[in-house]
Amino acid sequence: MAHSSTLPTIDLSAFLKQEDDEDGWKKAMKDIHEACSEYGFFLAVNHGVPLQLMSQALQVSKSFFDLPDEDKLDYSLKPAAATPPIDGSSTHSGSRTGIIIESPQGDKFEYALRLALGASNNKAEYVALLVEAKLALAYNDSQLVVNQVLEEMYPYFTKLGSLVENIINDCLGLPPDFLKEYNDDRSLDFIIALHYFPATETDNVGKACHSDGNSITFVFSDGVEGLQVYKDGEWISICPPEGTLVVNIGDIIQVLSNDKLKSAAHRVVRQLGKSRYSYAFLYTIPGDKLVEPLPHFTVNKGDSPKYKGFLYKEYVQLRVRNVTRPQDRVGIAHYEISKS
Ligand SMILES: O=C(O)CCC(=O)C(=O)O
Repeated sequence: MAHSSTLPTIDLSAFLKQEDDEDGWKKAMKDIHEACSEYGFFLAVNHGVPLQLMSQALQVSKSFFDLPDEDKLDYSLKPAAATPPIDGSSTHSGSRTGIIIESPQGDKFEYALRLALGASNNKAEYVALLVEAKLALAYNDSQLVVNQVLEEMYPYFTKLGSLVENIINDCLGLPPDFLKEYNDDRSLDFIIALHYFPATETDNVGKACHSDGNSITFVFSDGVEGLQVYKDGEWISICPPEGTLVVNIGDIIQVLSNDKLKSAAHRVVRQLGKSRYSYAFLYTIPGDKLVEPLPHFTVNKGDSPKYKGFLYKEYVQLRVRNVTRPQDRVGIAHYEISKS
């Protein structure tokens, strides 16, 4: 049983307009700090991503996902295409691509990745919707309409990621631009278009309960409910109005802040008789960054670190392995330092 949304809605316009709006700015900072400590989630309006582009993106992904499977498979990477590995360290070729129908954890959705991930298995396939010249991915020309929309949208999300990261930097009282300097490479960010199939009488799992392994995530959807956030033993249903973004803190910020900010568990529940379409933009950090509680929240305050340090790419690899080894599922608790 889930309760309906009580997530705070935060107006980001004070951060985006030219003229000074100190009151608006202070209020938004305070609200974001509270929301990220309490829920790990907030809703954002006046966020700078054009609403018309968001709505167009949903239309094109719906048209894409409505195609028959055989046609969608034509959109997959050509076999010889080089597929970037998840840690961005080098390229390798020959990964299978296609469309996810069902993963071993019971997730049932289709997704299309801006970057093709270098991991797959017999049950998990995916399609690369976007291409960056530097990744040298081959793709089918007829995908261009989807690509164009995503490519147009992408820089807005990169900018927003940097803005929200900066707000979080200041909420946490870190030195100016600390997180910006730490997170200085955008090559692992990606955008995914998702399609959740209607639920059946016996199965409504869309995306199983998880927290996000990255830094900050932005989601928007077509108004069909399904996203739920776990808080204080209850699931809260999030169904924001059109044009509103769901913003959530990922595991990296939770670890860096030594749990000052929260990477909340969430899931997607499929609805009877209804498909659901959404997009998620994942703002990440470079693969070779050491992730550990910052001294500002440990030694400088006399607090113990709650996590062991790790490289981001190692964590991502463990999470990718979750797909093939769900029995050994790894989340951020893997790095927790036990209290005893
Ligand atoms: O589709 C959604 O609303 C959320 C997707 C999600 O939870 C994720 O990508 O981590």
